Amino acid sequence: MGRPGFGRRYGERPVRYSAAGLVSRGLTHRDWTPMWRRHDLKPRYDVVIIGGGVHGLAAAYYLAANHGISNVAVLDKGYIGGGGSGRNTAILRSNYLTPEGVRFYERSMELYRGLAADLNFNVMFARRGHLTLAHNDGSLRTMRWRAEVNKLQGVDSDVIGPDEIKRLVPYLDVSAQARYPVLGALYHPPGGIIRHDAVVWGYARGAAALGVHLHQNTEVTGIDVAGGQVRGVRTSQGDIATRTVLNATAGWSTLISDMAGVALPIQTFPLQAAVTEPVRPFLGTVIVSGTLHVYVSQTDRGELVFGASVDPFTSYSMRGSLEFIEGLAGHVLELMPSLTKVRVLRQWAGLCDMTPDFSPVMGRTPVDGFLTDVGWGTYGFKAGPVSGEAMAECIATGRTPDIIAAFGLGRFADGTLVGEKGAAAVGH
Ligand code: PYC
Repeated sequence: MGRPGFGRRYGERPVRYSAAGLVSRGLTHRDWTPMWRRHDLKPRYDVVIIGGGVHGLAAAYYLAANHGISNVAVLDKGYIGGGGSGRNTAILRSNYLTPEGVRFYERSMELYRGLAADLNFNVMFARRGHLTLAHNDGSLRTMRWRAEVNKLQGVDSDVIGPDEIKRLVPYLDVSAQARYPVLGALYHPPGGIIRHDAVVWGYARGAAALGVHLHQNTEVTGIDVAGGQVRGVRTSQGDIATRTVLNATAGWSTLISDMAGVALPIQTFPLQAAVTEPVRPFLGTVIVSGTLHVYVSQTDRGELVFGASVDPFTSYSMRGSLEFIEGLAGHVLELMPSLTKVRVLRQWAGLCDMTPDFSPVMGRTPVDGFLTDVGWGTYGFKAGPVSGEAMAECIATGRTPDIIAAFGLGRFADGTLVGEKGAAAVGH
C-alpha cells in the first residue's frame, strides 16, 4: 500500500527523529516541536472517530495514510491514550484459539513489528517470548489445541515441558511441591511487550501530520440519525455534521452505540494491574498463569508489570482495590517465591468490554454510517494496528475486509460465534 508520506499532501511535516537530531538538540537546547497541535472543531468532517486510544488513532492514521482520507476528527472525552490504551499491560501475542483470531492478531503483530519504522517513532517493541503455564490436564489440552491451530496459521507456538520452562525462566518454581505444579506451557517465541504510550503518541503524531484533527476534552453527548443514516455528532464543544462515525471506545462503547440506537451484547468489567519498583533484569519472557489469574513481564527499566482477570462484577470504576493486590501478591509468590522483598509502586484499573464469545464487534451496523470497533475484552491493545487498518479500509471502501468478516454484530443473531475464551490470558 503506498504511503502519501508525512505532511507531503495533507498536514504539517513533523520533525524526523534520528540519533543525529537527538545529539544536535542536546547540544543546542532547541525545543522539540509539539507532536500535534490543537484545532478548532470544524462544523463538518468526513469521518468522526470517537475514542482517542490506539484503535481510534490507528484508524485515523490508516484512513489518511492508506486511503488519502484526512478530513477526520478523533474525539476523546479525556486525553489521548487515557483509557484502555494507557492502562493495559502492553503484552503482544497472536497465539489465539480460533483460526480467525490467530490470523487477525498475527496481522497486528506484523504491523507492530514494523511500526517504529512506519511512524518514525520508537515504540520499544521487545520480542520476549510468551509462556502460558498449564497447571492441570485440562489447561494442557487447551494449550495443545492452541499450538496446533497456531501452527496451521503459520504462527510459532508449541507446548513445552517443565525443564525447558525452567531453562527459560530460572526463577519460576516448577517443582512438584508447588501448590499448583507447572505441568507444561504454551510457548510462543514471537510474543513480547511494547511501550503502550509510545504506540498511542506515534499514531497520534502520524495521523496529525497527515491532516487529522485530534480533539481532546471533547465528550460526545449525542449522535444524530435520520432515515437510518448518521447525520452528525453532538459534543461538549459543539456539533459536527458527518455521515460516518466510528465507535472506537472501550468502557463506554455501549453508551456511545446506544446514542445511535445500536444495542451491543457487551458488559463492562474493571481489570486491575500493578507495577513494582525496578529490579535487576531477571525475567526475559512474559509469563501467564490462567489458574493463578496472573500475568507478569519485566519492562526494559526493570519494573515488574502484573495483571489479573477482570473483577467479578460490572462497574465503571477505575480504582485499584486492596483485595486485588493481596490476591495478586499471593499468586505471584506461588510462581516466583524469591520476589517477597519486591515493593509494589502503583496499581490501577482499566475497563474491559466483554462480549459473550470473547471476540470483538467490528464493522458496519444496521445504522448506515455508524461503525463499531468495540468489545475488546482483555485483548484490545494487541489488536490496535490491525483494527485501525481494517476499519479504515471498511470506511474507505464500504466493504468489510475479510480479516474482520467473522467479527460482525450479526453473528450474535446468526449463532456464528467466534469462541476465544480459551485464549484468554487468565480465567474469567
Ligand atoms: O490476553 O495476553 C492477554 C492479556 C494480557 C493482559 C490482558 N490480556
